[in-house]
Amino acid sequence: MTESRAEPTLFERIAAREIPARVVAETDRVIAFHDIAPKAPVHVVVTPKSGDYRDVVELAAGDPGLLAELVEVANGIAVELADGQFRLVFNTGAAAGQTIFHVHAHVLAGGLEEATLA
Ligand code: DGP
Repeated sequence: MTESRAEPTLFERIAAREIPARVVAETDRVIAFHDIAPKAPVHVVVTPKSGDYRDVVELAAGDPGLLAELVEVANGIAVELADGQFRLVFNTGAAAGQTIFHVHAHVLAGGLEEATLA
C-alpha cells in the first residue's frame, strides 16, 4: 500500500463528487467514469475509490480481490456500452504513460482499430 498522501488524489476527488465526471458504474469500492480525453469510442476509467495503491502491481500484491472487482466492473461496462469485447490497459510508471498515480484501468471498446493510448 502506498504511504498515506498529504492530499486526496484527483480520482478520490471524483469519487467524492468534488470534481464532476460522467460516472457510468459504481460499487462500494470502485467507480468508473468516462475519460476526459477519450482514445476510443468507449473509453472509461475504472478505479478504486480510495487511492491506497499507486499502480496495478501494488494493487495485485496488496488487494487482489479489489483488482478482480475492477475487472468485473470493466467487463460490465463493455457489455453495457459496447459488444462485450474490450481492451483493458493499466499504464504502470511514468515512462509507460501513467500520469495519475492512483491505480486505474482504461476500458477501451467499440471500434478499436484506430485506438492507441499515448
Ligand atoms: P494515465 O495516463 O494512465 O494515468 O490515465 C489518466 C487518465 O485520466 C487520462 O486518460 C485522462 C484521464 N483524466 C485526467 N483528468 C481527468 C478528469 O478530471 N476527469 C476525467 N473524467 N478523466 C480525467
